[in-house]
Amino acid sequence: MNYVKENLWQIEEVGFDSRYLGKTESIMALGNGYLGSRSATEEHYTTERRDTFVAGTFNKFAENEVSELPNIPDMWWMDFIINGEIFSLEKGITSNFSKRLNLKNGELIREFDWEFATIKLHFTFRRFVSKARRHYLSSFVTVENLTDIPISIQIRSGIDGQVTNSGSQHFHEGEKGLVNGKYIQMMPQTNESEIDFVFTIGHRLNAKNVSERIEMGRRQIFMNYFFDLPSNNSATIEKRMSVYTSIDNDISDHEISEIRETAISEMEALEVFSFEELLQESAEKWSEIWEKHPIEIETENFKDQLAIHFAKYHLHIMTPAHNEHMNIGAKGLSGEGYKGHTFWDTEIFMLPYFNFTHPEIAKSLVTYRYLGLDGAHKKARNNGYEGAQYPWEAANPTDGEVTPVWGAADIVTGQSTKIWSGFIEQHITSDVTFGVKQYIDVTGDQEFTEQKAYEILFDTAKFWGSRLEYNTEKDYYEIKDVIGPDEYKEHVNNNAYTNYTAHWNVTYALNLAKELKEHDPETFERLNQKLELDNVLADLARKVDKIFLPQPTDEGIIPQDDSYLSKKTIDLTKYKSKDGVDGLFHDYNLEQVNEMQITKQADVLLLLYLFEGLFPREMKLKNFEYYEPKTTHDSSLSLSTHAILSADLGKLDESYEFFEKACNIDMGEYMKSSDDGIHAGSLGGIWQMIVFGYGGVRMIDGKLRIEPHLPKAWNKLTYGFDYHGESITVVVMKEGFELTKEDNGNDVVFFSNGEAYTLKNKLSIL
Ligand code: IFM
Repeated sequence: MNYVKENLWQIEEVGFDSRYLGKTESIMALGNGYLGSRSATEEHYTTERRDTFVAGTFNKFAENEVSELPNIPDMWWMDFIINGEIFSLEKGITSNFSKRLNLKNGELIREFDWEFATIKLHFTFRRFVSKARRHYLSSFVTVENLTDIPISIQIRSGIDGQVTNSGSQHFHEGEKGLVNGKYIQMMPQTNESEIDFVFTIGHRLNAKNVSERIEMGRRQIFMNYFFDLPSNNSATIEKRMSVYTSIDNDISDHEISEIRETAISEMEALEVFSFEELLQESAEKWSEIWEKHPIEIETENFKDQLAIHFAKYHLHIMTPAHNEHMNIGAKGLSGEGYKGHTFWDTEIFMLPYFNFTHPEIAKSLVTYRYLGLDGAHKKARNNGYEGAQYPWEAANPTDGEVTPVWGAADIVTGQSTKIWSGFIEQHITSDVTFGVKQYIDVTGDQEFTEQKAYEILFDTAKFWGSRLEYNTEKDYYEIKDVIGPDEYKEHVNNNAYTNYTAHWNVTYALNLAKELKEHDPETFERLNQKLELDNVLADLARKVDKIFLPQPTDEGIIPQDDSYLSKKTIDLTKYKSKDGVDGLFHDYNLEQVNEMQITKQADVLLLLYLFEGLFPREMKLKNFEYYEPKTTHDSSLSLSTHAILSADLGKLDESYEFFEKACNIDMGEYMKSSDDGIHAGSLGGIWQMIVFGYGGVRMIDGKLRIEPHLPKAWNKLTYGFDYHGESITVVVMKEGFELTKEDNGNDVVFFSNGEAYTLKNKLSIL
């Protein structure tokens, strides 16, 4: 990738290499939260992954598959047949190639010169997905004849429904045809969830003596345009596209004929606007995002600033803020990886960004979990538990568990590896509670707290109550046979992260019950009726002090689980320095890795970071030094936690190394990193490293703490956040920090290095 120091808003690929299409398709993906699209080229390549997804449109292709986001028919597609030759960058000579994404306005530009036999053309492709009109997307192509002879051009452009999810075709073909002699439409339906889609396209050509012809093929409808491009002349084609579905919540009539009409009316209404005007309208929506709590880093390392623009851009194009029945996929809407499913990545890695900067979006994300209570009940019941057990992977909120059962090949047995996470990676339940608790603490949203949050907090505690197992010999309650955040340890007992967070979940529910009984008995009684809280709470009160919390060894190390510390260690240098992940699995299978002290991602260290008030500094330091060398960081969720924890521990140089590596997960030079899609959690991690790590913000026991510490490479950091409806800006300098907020709101109380402060309007702490 190429990054230009003067441009803090652009990522660029210079020079074309079809082996690495996946990288830019993902990291230059376009979207608006309603839909997301990889930036696959207009023309086809065998190495491409041509995916576009509409959030929440899950479908199960076959009975034995789990539901996934279907890859919708491709509308970006255009073939250029030049002097009878199909244009491809794999032929002829390409020069001055640049593909670049403007993060500020969401415009993608690709341009180059292409020579083949007597042909020499300059191509410019521009496109955007509108941030202002969720259904609308558009591309604009200019072809310039650089020779002194005319060149014959045929353009084939339309809707291609032959795309699949790596072979799984999710759609019945449906009707297709020309409307009003001008627009082409295709109306496929998902085969199981029966969601209707309406795709509409209109073309505008600026060329002389064009003849045109419509064509249809199997699952395809397209226009053919033929014209001669005179020497030193140019022609343009604008493609105007829209997608609607029968689950859209911004249209009232979901009859297919009505949706078709809505789409056509929109196209007609937009005829008066140019590509440029519609792009500008979209850019204005983007500015609202950039104007809200901008982060500015004063540093020579301009990529740090670019990284936060990159992260925020992607966080917004992947988040379905328009619909609380939808959530963020672990790959956003930028790839087939993880099937569009939602993981704990949302609550622990992405939600904090929204909690602190866009509370209305955060509310939608936590509401999704409230709507998911039925799915969580289903999962608990199926496993013989009570209360709400959240699914490891979630699609529609009420679906319950959707984790696939079989995964990658085992290099020793040659069989598929079983994915146990859907069965035994259970910390997700307290992670959801953690996210919800952070949402209410940061926003002070009383209505959500009373109507929804309390129920989640109690119902998850109820699950843990039924999940705990009594160990008669040791006289404690334990949690056996789980996977913790470190997914390289399967079927372990008493994973520290799982036990501590379950204990926290239960304790929190007990304290809340006490408080409600005293101050809001009506609310308590309502929930008591619904969840039979009296019995549940009595049971939890009996168990809570006997929940086993793994204690530090004499050396101060908290055992990751009952058996971790007795396992053998190996030298991990070779695997830690590799570009890609999974190098370890070229040498060992999961069963073998299970028997070694190798940690995939922050586990005990994540606990120390999230529950920082619980553990003394010295203990954190010892555990950091013990676990980090054993961690391969094979999950993209790992580095940001290490960066923040090491910053907390004053290891700022080390922290900054983690920071830079974390920023490079997608943006860096490793060209295969993002083939399956962007790493959504790591992007939330970039914001957390800056605001929580270096900006020092944290919620501890419901209280706001701000203790910044800048890395050496930064002279100044400016960031902002919302807190209980107040908008706060923090400027961190080497010598201290300064906070401001409008002085007509409420005072904000926070603490810093053990001192309590009240921010009225402006405060300097030097
Ligand atoms: O949720 C993560 C998990 O922690 C590690 N494997 C990938 C998942 C999705 O990002």
